[in-house]
Amino acid sequence: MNVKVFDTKEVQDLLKAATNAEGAGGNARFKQVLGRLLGDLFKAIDDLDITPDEVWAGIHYLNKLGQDGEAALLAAGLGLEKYLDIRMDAADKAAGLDGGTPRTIEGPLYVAGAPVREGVSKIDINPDADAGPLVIHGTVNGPDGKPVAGAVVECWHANSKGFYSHFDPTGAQDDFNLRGAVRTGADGKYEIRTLMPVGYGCPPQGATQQLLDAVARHGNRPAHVHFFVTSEGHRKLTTQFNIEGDPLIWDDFAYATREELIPHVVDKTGGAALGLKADAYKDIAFDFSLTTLVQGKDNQIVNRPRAAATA
Ligand code: MBD
Ligand code: FE
Repeated sequence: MNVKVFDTKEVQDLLKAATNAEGAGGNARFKQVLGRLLGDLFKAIDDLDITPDEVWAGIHYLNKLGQDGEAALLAAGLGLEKYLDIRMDAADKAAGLDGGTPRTIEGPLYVAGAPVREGVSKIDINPDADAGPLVIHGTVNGPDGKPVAGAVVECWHANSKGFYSHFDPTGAQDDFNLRGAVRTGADGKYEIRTLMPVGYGCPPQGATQQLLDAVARHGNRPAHVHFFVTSEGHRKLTTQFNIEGDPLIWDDFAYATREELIPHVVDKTGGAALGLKADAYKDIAFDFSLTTLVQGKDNQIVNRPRAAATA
């Protein structure tokens, strides 16, 4: 069907009508964005001669994506979430803002409401026979390199099966297992006592993995730990680090890996005295460096729907 109809008056009028582009009311910004995206879709159908069968396969896919609750997972897998980071990095650079721990994507598995402890928090609640103890600690520093008191380091990560509490299909974890937050004291220090995570894999029967299969990609992440770091007078930092040595570090399906976010993992003993499940444990030292507000504002706050629970 080698026809071109996109530039006809009929189609352009149809696009304007569908988004009420020239009518009053509605949300002007939404109309602008919807008109552009719908127009780009119409144009792609014309340019690539996308068939009705292909269009209906796509529509059906959107239904499955929603049924599976995986739209945010797909956004990570398609690099859309990474793209937003690239744009925020570029905006910072253009504004002359540099320094600070690099941001990387939040991902879809955060749960608000984790308990906040002072200085140290042990966040493994449920036993996990296959996971050894891990201590994560460091200092939250300000742009001047000095420790920040009263900063909150919030952390979440997977268990030894790569499953996150609250989203675990096996139901094996309490809501805030492997999730917690620590407030720094005058020395700016935080410490999280937990268990070693394993990398996440997309649900094998889900819509995201279905799409990845169709382009011959895997849906796995290296083992990693997520952080939000917040403090009055600084911008909120959203980041993660990877567990050194994971073979997928440079093959993350969500593109979150950054050179500066692969701290060394050190073998230590003395875990028994810290209340860990074994005396031998892994230790990761990781300092955070926060950036200043821009004209008194945090210009990198991202509002998105997030799960929440009560601890
Ligand atoms: C994760 O754990 C994650 O961090 C991302 C970005 C996507 C899926 C699972
Ligand atoms: Fe994750």
